[in-house]
Amino acid sequence: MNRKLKIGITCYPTVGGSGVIATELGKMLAERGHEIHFISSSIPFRLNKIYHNIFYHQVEVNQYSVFQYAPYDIALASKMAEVIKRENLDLLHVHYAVPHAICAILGKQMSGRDVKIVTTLHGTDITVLGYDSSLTDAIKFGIEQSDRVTAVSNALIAQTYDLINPQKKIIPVYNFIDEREYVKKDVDYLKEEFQIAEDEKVIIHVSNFRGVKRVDDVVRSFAKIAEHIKAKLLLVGDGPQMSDISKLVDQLSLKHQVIFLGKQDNLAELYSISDLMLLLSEKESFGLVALEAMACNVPCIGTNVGGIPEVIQDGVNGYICELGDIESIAAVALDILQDEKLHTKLSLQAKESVLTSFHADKIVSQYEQLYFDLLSEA
Ligand code: GMT
Repeated sequence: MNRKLKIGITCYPTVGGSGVIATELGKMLAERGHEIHFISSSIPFRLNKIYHNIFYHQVEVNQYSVFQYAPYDIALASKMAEVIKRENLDLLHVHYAVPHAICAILGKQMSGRDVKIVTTLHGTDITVLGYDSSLTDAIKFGIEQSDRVTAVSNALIAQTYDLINPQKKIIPVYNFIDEREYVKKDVDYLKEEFQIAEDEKVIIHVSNFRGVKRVDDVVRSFAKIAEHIKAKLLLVGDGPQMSDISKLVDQLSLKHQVIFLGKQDNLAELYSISDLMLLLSEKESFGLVALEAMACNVPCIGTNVGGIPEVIQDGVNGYICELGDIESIAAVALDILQDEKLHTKLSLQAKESVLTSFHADKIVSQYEQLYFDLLSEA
């Protein structure tokens, strides 16, 4: 019988798909009896209840006047070494090659223990940092020195070999969501509260409003859709593009049709009042928000970019359009929103895909098996 493991997890703990996946994975591994030690700069935001077998170790970085920059990476490596030794960890599972894999390698050396290192690539570490020549060698080192490396889509694996060319096998392990939380909920009263009329369709977009998310394309597509049907756009999240987006909404005279919600926690409720999600990014290794929406029976239109087509299957559980092709995006959205039969078919198929290809139990078992295989190697 497989034994219970002691696992250290490091991620960026604030809002973001990689932090969400790392935290949900930790919670689900704890439910399977493993002992989990989160090592990060602040408590992961989804760690919102007490588990007897989940522990949190805060990385504290002191600012000294001699340093121009606070030495976070060194502080993290030291904390990892301390936790490896004190808690007798079997392995560290870090999310992001830079800096986390490199900190794990250093932390392991400092501890003098034979702890194993598993690194998961989430995207930005490769698709953005991979273009920064000052970091490519560091990313390559982090990948090659990890005992196992996974990536959240096949597209991300291909891109990693293209940009970084590591001499290391990278294993695809898709993202997942907690199906107990992401279900369609009976919250129609919310529509009334948001002053959304019965005959209005609701389109949703959720992101961190960085340039790569192309929120302007979402607004422009919505403007075209709203020329033909009564509709509202829910914009959820916040980030660097927010003020440009709010100006664009004013320019297009959409102020009364676009609802800015800022950062939100109860996304299942917002998906539950939505008819369609738009994810029109120019870079996206997976697109966790699409999976969340699909679990709540919301079909998605996504761009033909990165891992999005591995989540949204064109014509099966949603539609794929070319990046920036506003005309086609609006036309496809109108087809879905005006054809009830098509909408129902896509909604059911979206849910089905989540339950078959991305089921949490299945994905968590893949990680668990990977840990056992690694630890059973001599
Ligand atoms: O998309 C972001 O800007 C956040 C980033 C993160 O670090 O959380 O998301 C990346 O990881 C997510 C979880 O694996 C993926 O679902 C996102 O597609 C990926 N983002 C990009 O590739 C741009």
